[in-house]
Amino acid sequence: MQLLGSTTSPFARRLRLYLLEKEYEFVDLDIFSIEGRHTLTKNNPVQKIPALIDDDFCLYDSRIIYRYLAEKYDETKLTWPQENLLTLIDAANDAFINLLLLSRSQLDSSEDRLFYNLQHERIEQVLAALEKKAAKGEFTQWNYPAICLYCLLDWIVFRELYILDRYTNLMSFKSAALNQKGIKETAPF
Ligand SMILES: N[C@@H](CCC(=O)N[C@@H](CS)C(=O)NCC(=O)O)C(=O)O
Repeated sequence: MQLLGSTTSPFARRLRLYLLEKEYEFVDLDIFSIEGRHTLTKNNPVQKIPALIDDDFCLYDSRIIYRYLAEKYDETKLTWPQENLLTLIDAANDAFINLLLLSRSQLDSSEDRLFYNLQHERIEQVLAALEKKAAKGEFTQWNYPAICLYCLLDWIVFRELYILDRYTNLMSFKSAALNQKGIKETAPF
């Protein structure tokens, strides 16, 4: 089994943490280089990481990969409230990736434009919702949604995309998670 990803991708990191004690190969790609793009496109026409190759079959999208792995390893399915947590985390992650790609395209996302405003608004709404959920103790167990939240928060800090300080429950969650297995080994660089 091979996981196509990169050392910086928060979507790949969640699966690297989930797969920590499983047998698999991590393929570190630079998806914007000619070679990395070729390997990626050959396996995943969506051209995003992560992708999981198991025998001749390639799965696209971290959410689907997680479902596939959870079934393969006979683990209990995520509950509907946990699925909702993933939707919140993914929505913030996608919006931050959009902002990063805009900045790499030399576009100023602080301008008053519909697409930019939607990303900023979504980020505010979702971070506030996640902060409330963290305050209610919904991330106290180190399970898959908690792994995904940690990867998002750590990546936001790594990319210097947002000051998270006012989200005190999210920051406490992040500090507490530092002791979890694999956090240091999978840190973005
Ligand atoms: N919904 C996808 C999102 C994956 C994603 O956005 N990956 C980023 C890297 S972290 C990517 O490949 N971006 C390239 C692009 O948008 O062209 C998932 O959960 O796997």
